[in-house]
Amino acid sequence: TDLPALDDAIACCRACDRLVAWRERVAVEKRAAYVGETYWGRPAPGFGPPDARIAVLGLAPAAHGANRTGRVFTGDRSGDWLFAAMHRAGLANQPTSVRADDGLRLIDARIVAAVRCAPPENKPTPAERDTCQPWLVRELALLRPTLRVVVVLGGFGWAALWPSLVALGIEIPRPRPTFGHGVEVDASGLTIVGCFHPSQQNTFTGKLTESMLDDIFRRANEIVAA
Ligand code: DU
Ligand code: SF4
Repeated sequence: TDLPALDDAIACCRACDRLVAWRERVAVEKRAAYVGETYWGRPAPGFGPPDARIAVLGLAPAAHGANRTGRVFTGDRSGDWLFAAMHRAGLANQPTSVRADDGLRLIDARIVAAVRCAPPENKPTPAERDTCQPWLVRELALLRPTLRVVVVLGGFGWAALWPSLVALGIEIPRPRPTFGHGVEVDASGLTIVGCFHPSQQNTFTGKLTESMLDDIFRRANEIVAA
């Protein structure tokens, strides 16, 4: 199987009752600003070239972001921050990502998520995280030949990544490293880099600044170039 086939399979998944109900309900009820749009209302597959050396691991689609547009981080405030930073780092051909047909291309980077369906309050349960994990494992397995760096956005993705690496037969440090911004861990030649999630919770409060985000992608580029 290849990445496009995996993307198709992910987009058809209905394994989590609660999330299927939520993603579809949001797609019908919509946000006032988007009433004229047809929401995606399905799982969001990864986005970016299949031979990327950098993976960016998020939490889950936003209800009116990827659950609306069908592309990870596209059409929400977190994405505004993320794609602008990736563009500054040379990892995206444009700084914005508002619609799935806006011409965005990622360069040497693929964005994936720990959970592929929009969860109520952006909070998947541990059971939902575990149910979705095989998709992440399969995606990382397909990226593995070229993958050098995984930038992990937030503690939820961090928690999801380690068992996924173990499932791939990748040796990880014990005890499992604690999440933090700029934390860097070597796992059998893969470098895992922690980064605060560019959600409004972090960007509004100044916990995550543009220059902090730039530092992370600069470091990822450095590792890839080494
Ligand atoms: O504030 P917001 O951009 O609407 O994002 C809501 C929430 O979802 C935030 O915690 C980030 C997360 N998120 C994500 O992990 N992946 C995405 O593609 C979009 C949003
Ligand atoms: Fe399937 Fe993942 Fe969505 Fe659950 S969260 S329904 S496992 S794609």
